[in-house]
Amino acid sequence: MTTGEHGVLMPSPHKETLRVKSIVVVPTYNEIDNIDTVLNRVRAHAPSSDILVVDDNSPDGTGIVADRRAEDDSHIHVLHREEKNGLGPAYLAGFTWALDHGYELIVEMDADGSHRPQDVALLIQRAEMPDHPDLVIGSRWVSGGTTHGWDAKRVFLSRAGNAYINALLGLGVLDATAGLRVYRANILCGIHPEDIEATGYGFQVNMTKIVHERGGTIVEMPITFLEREAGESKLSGDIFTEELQLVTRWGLAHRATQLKDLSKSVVSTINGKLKDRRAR
Ligand SMILES: Nc1nc2c(ncn2[C@@H]2O[C@H](COP(=O)(O)OP(=O)(O)OP(=O)(O)O)[C@@H](O)[C@H]2O)c(=O)[nH]1
Ligand SMILES: [Mg+2]
Repeated sequence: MTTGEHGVLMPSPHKETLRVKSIVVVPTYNEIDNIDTVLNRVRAHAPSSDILVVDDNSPDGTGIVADRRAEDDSHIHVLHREEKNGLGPAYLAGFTWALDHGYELIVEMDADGSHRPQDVALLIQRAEMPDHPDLVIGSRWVSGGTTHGWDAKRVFLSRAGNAYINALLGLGVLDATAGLRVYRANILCGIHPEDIEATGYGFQVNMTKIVHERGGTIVEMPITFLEREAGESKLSGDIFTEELQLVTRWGLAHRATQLKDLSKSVVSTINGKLKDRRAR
């Protein structure tokens, strides 16, 4: 795949034989204490996958460390962006790069040690199974999934947030906000950057919604989510507010469409019945 006019994701002329199958996209901002560890772990657990670090010019020099690693290991690549611009735009830039380079499976993974490398390998294996799911989500909330180091309030917030998302959007996914996931390249094809409204953590919900709307198959695999190992969280109240507002707006639009469809079908049923009566 490649990027066409206006940055739209397009099929690429890459030959099948030249393809490297999977790439793990790792967005980073000030992850100097984590970057080496995460790269080592992914290389050890998913040795046939490449890695793309998408760094937003981290002031702590994360991008420089990633460059050094890329010099020594041809499986590691680095995409530098000029300034901190949010998780969503960083991932979109990473997806575009991965599609341009002909990868078939594109993995999302945080740099902070929250996502276990053995779960990454497991999700890739699941994505490679014959049913070829379009999206494999590493889920904390399916049976067998869990979090370590989260207090009851954080568990409640994540579960309640996902229940709200499901009630409004009907995605049928227990962990739509999960950040460890694998996309099949085809399902990302044709996405316009402007289709993605969320810049922060609503990005994961936004992407799940798009895959669902495109009729893609989504499966969830249980994972163990760990607390960040080092460095500071970039999570903020604004990011939660953005997610809540977007989900509410999408949900209202979704339910309005359902009501419109329902009223159309009721009207056409009534009209049909009236016609039958007149005919008799
Ligand atoms: N390139 C880039 N990466 C980002 C940006 N914001 C966050 N990240 C990265 O995205 C990943 C997730 O961010 P975190 O700060 O861990 O957010 P979180 O996992 O929701 O929050 P915690 O559980 O508190 O760690 C990490 O690898 C961050 O370095 C950004 O603006 N640009
Ligand atoms: Mg984190």
